[in-house]
Amino acid sequence: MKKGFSTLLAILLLCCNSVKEKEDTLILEVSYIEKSPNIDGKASESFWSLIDWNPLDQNWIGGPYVYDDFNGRYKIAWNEQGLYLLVEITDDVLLDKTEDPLKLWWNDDCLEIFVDEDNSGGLHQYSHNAFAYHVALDGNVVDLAPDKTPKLYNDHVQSVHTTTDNVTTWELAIKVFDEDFVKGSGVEPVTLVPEKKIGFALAYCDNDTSTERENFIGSVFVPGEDKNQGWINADIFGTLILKK
Ligand SMILES: [Ca+2]
Ligand SMILES: [Ca+2]
Ligand SMILES: [Ca+2]
Ligand SMILES: [Ca+2]
Repeated sequence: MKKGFSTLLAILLLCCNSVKEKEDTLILEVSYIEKSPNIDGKASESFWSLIDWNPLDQNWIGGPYVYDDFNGRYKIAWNEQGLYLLVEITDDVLLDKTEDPLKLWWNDDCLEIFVDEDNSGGLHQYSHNAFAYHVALDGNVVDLAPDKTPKLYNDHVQSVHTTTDNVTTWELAIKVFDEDFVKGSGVEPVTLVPEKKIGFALAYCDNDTSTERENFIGSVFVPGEDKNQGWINADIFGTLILKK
């Protein structure tokens, strides 16, 4: 009888586990900044020099690449108004071959910023459970909307980049919206608070001369064969913890 009860308990625990919130794999503690940076693609704000770099080095799609073809790293900060990124990308050729921002956006050089406001994990391809913002070289921000078509979210992510030789420095401000976001409804971004957890990953689509992107390099390790999961499944995102 006792054994039967413990077996039942074990089954119940297993069931609960399967619907549990996502596991926090890559945890990043994010520094607070009083004043939002001037988004000009230059790290002239003194706080940027005090924040550590994080690697952008997980090859999700494509063959091996050399340093001059791609190398990436990023810094991240927060305040009540949102998240701030400084991203340094070494890329030998900057490519923006498809002018229409809503067509084949993933095959041009672009940053991809994954944000899951409540760190819930789970599927988000056609919902706002999480966002996968593709930030193009021309500043357009694209994600798939709940109606399964690509839409611009240019008011969610502001970006400016500067390029010297083959190094491009991107500076970005990201407003964080929750899953109830409805485009055009005037809904406000979430006000961020200390100790909040946010699901987050960063990636870069590198294309130099090809029809399709040559590499897709992310900030988090994705287990298994198919590493291109971030645009569908927020379980693979890392976890930010906002510190003050
Ligand atoms: Ca700046
Ligand atoms: Ca390249
Ligand atoms: Ca979510
Ligand atoms: Ca490129």
